[in-house]
Amino acid sequence: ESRYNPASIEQQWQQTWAEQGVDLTPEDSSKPKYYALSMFPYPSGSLHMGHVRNYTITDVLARVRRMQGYRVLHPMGWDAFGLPAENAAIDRGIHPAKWTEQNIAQMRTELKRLGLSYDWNREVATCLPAYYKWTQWIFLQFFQAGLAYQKESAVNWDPIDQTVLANEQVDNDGKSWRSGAKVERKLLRQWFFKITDYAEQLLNDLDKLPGWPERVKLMQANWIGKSTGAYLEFPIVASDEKIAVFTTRPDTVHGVTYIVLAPEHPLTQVVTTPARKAAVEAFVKEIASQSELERTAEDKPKRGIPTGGKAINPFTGDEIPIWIADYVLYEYGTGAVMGVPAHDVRDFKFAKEQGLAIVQVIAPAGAVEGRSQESEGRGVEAEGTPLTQAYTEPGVLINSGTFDGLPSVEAKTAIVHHAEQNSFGKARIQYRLRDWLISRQRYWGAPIPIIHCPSCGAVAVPDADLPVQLPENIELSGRGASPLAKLESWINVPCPTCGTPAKRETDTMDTFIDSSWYFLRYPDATDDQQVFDPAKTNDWMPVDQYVGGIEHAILHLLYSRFFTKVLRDRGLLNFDEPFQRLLTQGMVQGKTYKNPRTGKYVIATEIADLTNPTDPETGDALELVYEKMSKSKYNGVAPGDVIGKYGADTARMFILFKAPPEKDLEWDEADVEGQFRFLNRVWRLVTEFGERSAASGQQSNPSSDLSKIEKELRRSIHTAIAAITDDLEGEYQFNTAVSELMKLSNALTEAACKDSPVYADGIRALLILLAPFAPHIAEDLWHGLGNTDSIHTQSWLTADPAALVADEITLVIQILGKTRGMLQVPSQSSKEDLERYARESDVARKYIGEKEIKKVIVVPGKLVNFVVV
Ligand code: ANZ
Ligand code: ZN
Repeated sequence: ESRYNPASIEQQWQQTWAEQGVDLTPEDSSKPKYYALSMFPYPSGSLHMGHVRNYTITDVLARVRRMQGYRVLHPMGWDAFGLPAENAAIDRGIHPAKWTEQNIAQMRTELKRLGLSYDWNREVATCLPAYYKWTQWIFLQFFQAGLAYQKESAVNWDPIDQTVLANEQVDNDGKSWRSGAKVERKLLRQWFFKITDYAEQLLNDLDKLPGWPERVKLMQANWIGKSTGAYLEFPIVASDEKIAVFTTRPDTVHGVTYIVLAPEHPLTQVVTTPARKAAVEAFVKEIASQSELERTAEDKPKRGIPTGGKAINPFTGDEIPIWIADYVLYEYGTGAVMGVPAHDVRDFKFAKEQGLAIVQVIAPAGAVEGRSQESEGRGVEAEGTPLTQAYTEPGVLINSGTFDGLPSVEAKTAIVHHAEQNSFGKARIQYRLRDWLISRQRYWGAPIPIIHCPSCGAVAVPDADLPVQLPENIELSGRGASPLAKLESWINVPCPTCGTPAKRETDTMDTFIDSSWYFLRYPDATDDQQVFDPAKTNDWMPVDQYVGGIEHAILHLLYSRFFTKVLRDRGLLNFDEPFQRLLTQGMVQGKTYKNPRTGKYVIATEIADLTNPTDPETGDALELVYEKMSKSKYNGVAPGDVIGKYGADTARMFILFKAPPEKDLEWDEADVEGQFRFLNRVWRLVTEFGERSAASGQQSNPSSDLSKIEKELRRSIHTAIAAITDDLEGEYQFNTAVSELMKLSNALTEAACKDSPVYADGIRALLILLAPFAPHIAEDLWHGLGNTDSIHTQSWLTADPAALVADEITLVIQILGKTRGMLQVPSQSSKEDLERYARESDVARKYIGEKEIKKVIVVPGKLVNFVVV
């Protein structure tokens, strides 16, 4: 008898499948399509368990759908541009292209060891000219549509190394990763994509995505951040200029007691009085060095100073002071706000701190009615009961002139209408979403295909000249101007339009651009004539199931949706949304030993006694917790090690079994072994059957008379088929599907009809149902039974509803609510029959005897309870 040896069979079948091309994408358009996609990885060097989990989930779905008769597209590629490659070049002198290529080779080998059914003929890598040629072409589509433009914007500037830093290169204290210098903000002219033009569609179309987690849709909606309100204009005293504010509460306009400008607001210069000039300039300079996060942190006191200037509230005619403060952001709304301390929490705090007036203009509905009878609608304040906190609820207007008495919801419309009539304001919808800054002053990215001409301005590189290739000979030191900006020979080119000497754009594109369209390329991955054949991409898209990490819930998914809509509007695509269904898999967590006092993590191998772990350095008792696997926590498990020890099939089975796909998963060696033992049991079960059985080739005939035992086994088989099929739809319960496989295997092990054709059916069903989960062992055992075609080309099984119905059920018999015995009865019995069976049973005779039956309670399918006296 042979032993289960995963190492040899897995390698052998991977090779055979590759030779036979079983995973290639069929072109057979008579079948329905299914596009299964995992988020493609960054080629960091090696796979981690998060990858394994992600790709296993998608692979199971791809394999099942193939067996269910779909033509399946299941591709893989590499998100291969980005900073780590450049850092490797700076640190170790290896060229980014080389470093990336080596990592891809390594990770591709690891992926192949997992038995993932990818169509490798469609592999893409975003750093290859054959791919980024089309990234550049898409950039030019945006440019031609007026969706790519240049604007001054702040970058992180390292004053010592004289270089721009990515956000990742700035630590939490605002210092450079390399030089340690305090990072400054510097204005540069940079490229933006006008995603704000699509804000409304990106928000509304979330409704077209019932197959996405609610949580992700909410995160996207919050990111887009739609606010409905108004622009209102406040004239500046002794000036022709006006300050426009954006407010969501025009109903509170009579309660405005001051105006605040963002420190960067250009009107700061106009409103500041000579006496305040020095103080204002110092304050502006100080705020300029702070990040947006620092400025808007909830817990921090708001800082601001008066400019000396005044504005007029057009509704009341009152003069109010103009301030500048850190909490007002220049980029949002108009960069100016009207301060209403009585009704806004932040303004209330600020007014209290700075001694500004507080005027209540909204009162709770009940309070107003009561008061207006005795005191003629005078404000709460006037009555000498000042607010102790901001009143932010809706209510009724007070202290608001002719608007008094209006409910605040109606007042919003009335006040905006009044402002529009008198041309000092208008209704306005505002989004928090800002245009996408896509310029990077880095080498390892797709060059922006623009040439700057002194007379023509920014000119698109003609299509025929694409790709604008990255020059290979480049000096990367992490210091000085951005790498491409130093290459005179590369920069200087004639203008494509007029021929005068011009200069190439030296910024490269944000790598999020590369990943915003890769899923459109797979349907036509090798096309060198066009970005993709629209017929092919429209045929395969949208992706039926997208699987990836929650860390991409906002940007990657939003940008991909944006690209899809723009390319649709350019006539290239005929659908609105790229990803029909989305699954965000949970984290893989490892066992971690943590010193609760010092917060340090300890390596398991350095702990003397794992049952009573203590810190070898300090002697503190260690805490055992599960946390996301990471190097710094010494809790990682390398996929290669697990595959080496147990095989890929066990690794896959464990990951699917241990937790539902969206939940976090705790890595547990004992459970890995449990799955390994299960596969060994399957191995023995099937090989024993194969060796013993002349019946292995037989097929049962369900219409023929089956014995009771055979019927029971057949029911187990079809229960497993129904349950597993169901688990692979809707919510995807891979964990319960694996449990069902175990149940079926147990039923077969225990079956007393091992020579019956039903048993042979059961063995075959077990293998077919197992195939998507543990593809190698299923294939090997399948061939061991004499089959010559691949198990992965077999049809999925359909449950026979008739087989699911049990012939008999177990009826519980109770006397006065106490269980006294059981009885096998026909499953289709009526209530009356059940009572009769129970009355006539030995149990009833024994426990009731001569006693009088007062009442009988029958629960169909379950029990009969006798109430006796
Ligand atoms: C007056 C007011 C009264 C406001 C009140 C709120 C409550 P959302 O919902 O996020 O759009 N605001 C406007 N522009 C701002 C900026 N650039 N920086 C900081 N705050 C700004 O928030 C809109 C509200 O945030 C606006 O409505 C404004 O304060 C403030 F009882 O105006 B409100
Ligand atoms: Zn020109």
